[in-house]
Amino acid sequence: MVQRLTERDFEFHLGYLGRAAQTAILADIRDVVKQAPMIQPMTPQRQKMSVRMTSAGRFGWIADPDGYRYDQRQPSGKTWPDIPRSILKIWRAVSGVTRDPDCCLINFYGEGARLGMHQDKDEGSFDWPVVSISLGDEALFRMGDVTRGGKTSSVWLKSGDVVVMGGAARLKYHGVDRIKFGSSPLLKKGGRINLTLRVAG
Ligand code: MD3
Ligand code: FE
Repeated sequence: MVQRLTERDFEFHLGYLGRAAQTAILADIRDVVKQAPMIQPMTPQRQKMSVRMTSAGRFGWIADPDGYRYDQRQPSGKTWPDIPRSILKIWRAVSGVTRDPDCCLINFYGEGARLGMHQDKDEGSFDWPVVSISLGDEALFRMGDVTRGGKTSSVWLKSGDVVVMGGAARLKYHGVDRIKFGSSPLLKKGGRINLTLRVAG
């Protein structure tokens, strides 16, 4: 259960990862992507998402014409690769919980990609925190309320920033309005990677 997040519902660890740690994680993500290629999911509304996605862990997050869900298998039928130790280490340090995550969702934002306002509600329980790790280009992250259309506030997330969402924030609407393509030297061809660590069950 969420322990450290009972007082504050979200915690920003700005600049948590230095350049060497970011580069090491990036190499581990490249290994994951070799075993679980990124796809540009089609929503149940048959809209192609602009963000490319894959996962690591016991479960991966899937969007397809059947809906949104966590699945133990990739579209190819294979299981997902393990969550790299370099990434698990961050969850263990900041999540405030002793259970490890089931899923590391990997989002890639190329030029012009965005993520509309949504709630994360495909998990079996909302009592666990979500840990987000940003790598590469800066992103304008918007956080709203538990209902759609409420007041929102925005923050630029930069490479190496880690955010922990729990408590009431866990069910708030949020999204990424845009990225500043080419603003970070981490990814040679530009773009942004966001990792979210979750308990799916
Ligand atoms: C607030 N990703 O994958 S990370 C997502 O930057 C997602 O790619 C965004 O929203 C991204 O679902 C935002 C920060 C984040 C992650 C999960 C949350 C904020 C959250 C869950 C509940 C509330
Ligand atoms: Fe989300």
